[in-house]
Amino acid sequence: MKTVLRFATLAMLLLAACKDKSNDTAETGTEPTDSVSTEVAAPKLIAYSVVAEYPHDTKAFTEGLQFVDGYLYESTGQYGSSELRKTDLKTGKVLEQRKLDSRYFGEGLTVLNGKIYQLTYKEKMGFVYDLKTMKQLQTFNFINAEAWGLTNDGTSLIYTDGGSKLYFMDPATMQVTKQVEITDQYGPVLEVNELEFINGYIYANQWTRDLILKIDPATGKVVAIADMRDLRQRVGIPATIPGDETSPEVMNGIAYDAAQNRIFITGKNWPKLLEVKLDN
Ligand SMILES: [Ca+2]
Repeated sequence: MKTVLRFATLAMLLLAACKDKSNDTAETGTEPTDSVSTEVAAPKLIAYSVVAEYPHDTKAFTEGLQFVDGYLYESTGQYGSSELRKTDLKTGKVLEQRKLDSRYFGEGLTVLNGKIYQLTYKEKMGFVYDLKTMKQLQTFNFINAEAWGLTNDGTSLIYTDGGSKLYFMDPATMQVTKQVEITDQYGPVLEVNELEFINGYIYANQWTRDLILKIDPATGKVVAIADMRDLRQRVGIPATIPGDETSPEVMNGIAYDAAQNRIFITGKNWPKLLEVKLDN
């Protein structure tokens, strides 16, 4: 579960960063150094701007998001309302959808080699669909008690389970081939959620924190962070209390349009999907 320590360290990081915006490297500040190596650099801060706004279905409890060939593919969660959706970017309209049985809670989603992969939360089950027809081709099991985010690097499926690891899975065998721990200057980074592989790095949401972490998939190191907490006001949803599960509208959902170099973000039940430009 959440730990006070994690929020404390995050708050210190952000506070330190806010104190010195002229320097794009966050200070380590007064963080105790007896338990961590001072050799580990703090993640850089990523400045960003919002380029465009699009509608997003407020019924969509976004758990997975990817942009492929002009369309958004989205996995939504919650028991009884989980779906796989193909949506139109400009209108936000759902063009096609596949409802999951009410025993499944949809989680991460990615598209690789003409197939859509969708995880489920605690059911240890994943679904594979044909990208064009969205017909279910097969199911698969995985080893983790929970499944959260999912992306791919063009070869492997890469997922998280609420802990601090990236799991690399071979789509041919559905076996985990490699595990990489996600770390920052304070140690393991927990609750890494929706993922997107962009130009050699994994960009990731972190549950309840309205952040994007830029992770080196080879080392697991968080090399940069975009603090997007101010977007809540822009999209018209209430401020969150970190760790408060009664406030579900957290930022979750990153998609990349490689053809036009566009990054889209949204959140659970957010009324908007935003195109953002990351200065990194
Ligand atoms: Ca994604």
